[in-house]
Amino acid sequence: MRLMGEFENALATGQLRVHYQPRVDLHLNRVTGVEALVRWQHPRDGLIAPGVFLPIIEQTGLLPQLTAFVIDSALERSAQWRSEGMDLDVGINLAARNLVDANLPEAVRKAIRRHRVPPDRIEFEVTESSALTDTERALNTLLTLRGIGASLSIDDYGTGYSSLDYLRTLPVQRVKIDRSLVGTMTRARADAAIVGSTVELARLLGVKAVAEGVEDSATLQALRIVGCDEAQGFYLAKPVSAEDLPGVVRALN
Ligand code: G
Ligand code: G
Ligand code: MN
Ligand code: NA
Repeated sequence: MRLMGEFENALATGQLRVHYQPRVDLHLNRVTGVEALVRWQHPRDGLIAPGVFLPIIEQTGLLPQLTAFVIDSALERSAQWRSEGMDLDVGINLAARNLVDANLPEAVRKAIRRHRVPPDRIEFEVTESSALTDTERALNTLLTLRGIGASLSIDDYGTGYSSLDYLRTLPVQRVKIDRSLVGTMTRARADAAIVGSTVELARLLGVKAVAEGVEDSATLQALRIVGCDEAQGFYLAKPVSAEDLPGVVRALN
């Protein structure tokens, strides 16, 4: 495919951008973190979403370079925001193939050294299925990232088939409840029950519950009632450029 051949050049010429979506702590009522989300600003095709180009990039073998770029960008911004008085956790998404890449931890250490970011400000988001691909190697990578001091989140929780088991066996600090459950919780009794019981389970396990895809005030209210710890979604804030992020955070806080 055409995009495949263009990606290496895109990396080299700065066509990749990282946007950031704020995450709100529902107890403190302020933004305590952001999720880094990569975009490709293509000279002809415009802004291409990661859902479109990531599967292609995975086939080219360039995923480690893309991930190193996202990590370095996110930590550079994180250090910059901190110097401006904004202390934000920064979440970085990892794909299944990242978890079997023996060089990933060194890329993380390198970015930490370069930008002097406190490691405990970094979170890695992994899906249950990505941890399933080569469980032993994946678990090893996750433990190494924990050893560096980063925290781990299960992303898209509730869409896999062994959710409960993974929450028990992976060394995670957060569970991010998938927007397919959150988005319908004010309309579908079953989804509200699943979100509520996941929040409760997270509490019992000592991990934070994060709701993704909050699109209206009724959903936010429902999440507060069940005691959800953190929330993210278009109703609170959309992903924005690094330049726009501080203004968005100030407006929310
Ligand atoms: O931003 P958007 O909704 O288009 O993101 C689509 C998907 O791409 C999400 O599942 C998100 O986790 C994933 N994604 C975004 N940025 C990255 C990244 O830097 N690395 C990986 N592996 N996935 C990403
Ligand atoms: O899979 P992951 O959770 O990493 O996906 C994050 C993606 O979800 C981001 O690309 C972001 O654009 C998208 N997203 C964030 N908030 C909302 C929301 O409120 N509604 C919808 N439909 N998508 C959202
Ligand atoms: Mn995510
Ligand atoms: Na998700």
